[in-house]
Amino acid sequence: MTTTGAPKTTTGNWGRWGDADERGALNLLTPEVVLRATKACTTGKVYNLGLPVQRAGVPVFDYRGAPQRLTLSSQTDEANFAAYGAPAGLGANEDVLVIAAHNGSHLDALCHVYSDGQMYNGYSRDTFASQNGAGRCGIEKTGGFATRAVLADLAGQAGVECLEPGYRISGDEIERCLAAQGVSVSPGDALLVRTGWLDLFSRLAAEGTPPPFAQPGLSLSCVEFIRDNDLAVVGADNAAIECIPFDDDRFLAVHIELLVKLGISLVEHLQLTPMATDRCYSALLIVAPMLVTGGTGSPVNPIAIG
Ligand code: UVW
Repeated sequence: MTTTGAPKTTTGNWGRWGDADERGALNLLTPEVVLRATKACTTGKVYNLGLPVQRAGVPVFDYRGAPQRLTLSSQTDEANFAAYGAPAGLGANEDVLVIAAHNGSHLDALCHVYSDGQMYNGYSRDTFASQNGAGRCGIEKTGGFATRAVLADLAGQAGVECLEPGYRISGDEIERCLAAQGVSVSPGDALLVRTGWLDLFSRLAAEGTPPPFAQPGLSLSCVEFIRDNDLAVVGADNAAIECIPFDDDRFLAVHIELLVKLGISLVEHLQLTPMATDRCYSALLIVAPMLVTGGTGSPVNPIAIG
């Protein structure tokens, strides 16, 4: 089956930015929206939202494997550099990185998930091939972006280290959390949701206790809030934005609604605690994925500027 057109749905964004669109809700980020986002900066403090890239102490799904930083050259290779005219004591240390795109802090491309055989905008799953990757909606089509981030610190509002593993966050809870923090969202914003998951994970890892499989995250009831406010991006400190086990017992239920139907970019495993600690609930967010041609996603270290 090859579906290249863009069927309209009553709830989705398919066709909204044209039948050939591959950027989804990032189309909302006009120069005016980006300039408005820069007004969110009040302290100038820079937050690195990415996790360190290392083999241990970070979340890793077994089938993806731990990231590998492998040394390509070091002082033991000085003889090789001598061949290029380097004198003794001069050399270059270099790495090769082997990283599963969806393990640590990462941005999902719109090709990442398909449902009923279709990706965002109605592109067939058949547009993705093993050797060339995504023919449509690869991460190089997502590209880098900047917008205003609004942080909903749900764990902080609940006064807990982490919401209960498996807890399903509702849209009403997000609204109440933002109201309690004194912030509201505008079209094109990125919603960042702090569940406390990475804090729990880090503590358990330090104690040598395996983390639970279940994670707190967004339920399907958040989709309406995100769609009605025309948000462009959703990020969270958990593995998949959504709660695990999945809402409605449907595999990737929230991904299907946000990524596939609405074309909303998802950023996962974000370190949001430093922003929450500073009560920095509104910031300029800059996300720059590697432009991997045909890639399903990219490791990222998003920068928020308070
Ligand atoms: C899945 O949930 C399958 O992947 P990701 O965490 O990258 O969204």
